[in-house]
Amino acid sequence: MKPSDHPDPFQQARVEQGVSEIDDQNDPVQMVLRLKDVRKCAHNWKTYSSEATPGRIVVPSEVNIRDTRQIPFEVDPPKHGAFRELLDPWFKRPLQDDYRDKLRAQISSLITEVIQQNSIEAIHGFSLLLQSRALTILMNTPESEADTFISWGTHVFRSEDDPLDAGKAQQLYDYIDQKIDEAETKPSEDLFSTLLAAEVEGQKLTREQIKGIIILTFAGGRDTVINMVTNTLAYLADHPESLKRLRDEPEIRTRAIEELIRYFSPLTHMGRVATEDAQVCEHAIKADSRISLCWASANRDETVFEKPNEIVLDRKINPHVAFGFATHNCLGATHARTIMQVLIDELCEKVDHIDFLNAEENIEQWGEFDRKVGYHKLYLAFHSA
Ligand code: EMZ
Repeated sequence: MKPSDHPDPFQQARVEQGVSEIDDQNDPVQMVLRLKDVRKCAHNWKTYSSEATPGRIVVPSEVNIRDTRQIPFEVDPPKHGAFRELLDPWFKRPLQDDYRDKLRAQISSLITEVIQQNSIEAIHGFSLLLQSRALTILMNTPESEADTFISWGTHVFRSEDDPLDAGKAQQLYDYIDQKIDEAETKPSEDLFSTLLAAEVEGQKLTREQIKGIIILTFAGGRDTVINMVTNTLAYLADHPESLKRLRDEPEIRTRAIEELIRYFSPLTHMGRVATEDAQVCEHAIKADSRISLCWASANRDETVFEKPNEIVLDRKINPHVAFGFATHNCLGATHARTIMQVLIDELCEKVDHIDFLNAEENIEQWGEFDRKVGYHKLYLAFHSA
């Protein structure tokens, strides 16, 4: 085992049972572990609904810390499609040159900064800064807003000693309310103003709907992107030959990014609520009970991926589900992929190697499964190319 390895805790249960039950605040969840079943259930939104009580499809459940429905994440078709139609163009902006240029400027100056330091703690000294600054481009707000986002820490609903921190969530809700007020009196080109002016199926969005979209924009790509960036740095520090290979063979970078996303699967799983009695792998799923689509397990499925526990930088066939699958595939995926592309390009250009100094792992606990999702602390030293 190398320090940057992420072992697969689900292997035995996936091979032997395909499904495993965990408790979550007295609302149990049957985790679906095989890729084929995960895809089938994700596709079948009529039986496995996302439109339950707000917060219930998230594991751990957020029903006790929020009432606002996140949109389009907690809405089923056909309404879901109408919201996607509105939001997709905005969330595809990362494909535009000026968006990438802004991102490149941010990431390039961040790397220049960390090279000048003897060592850094990568989460607070790099990934959180990168995610927060990049979010200002996605929202089309001034970059100075990033300081507020940074002050919230790595998860908008979690704090160090509380996995469901209602007080912290309130900070975000207050911020969003204030921003909507501002946009009402002084419209700009940002996401708040754009949503205030928008219509879905011929109707203006309600304030509650706007909040639902914005909360998702803040929460959905927060710890996931931060872990993805941090885990990538740890991997490249631990595998200098991979950084060299990426530098020498730019043509493999796109595949390498998908492979890193598969391997790290920053979002372990996402829930659904059964609308009727059903079955997965011969296990009964009762109406109104919860399942989770375990992307992290599906992405190590040995019946699909050769050498599933290895990072094969130029892996050719890679049908991973790290961004979900079917109807609810990740709205922020283009932004996340663009961040990874720019990050890898800039690291190849500016950094010769990274020293892995010290780390404290972040292990999630799901029933019998302990899954490394990233780090609480990661100390690195960057050396200029
Ligand atoms: C929800 C979720 C969305 C949830 C794609 O994931 O991300 C979680 O981090 C949030 O806590 O509310 O937005």
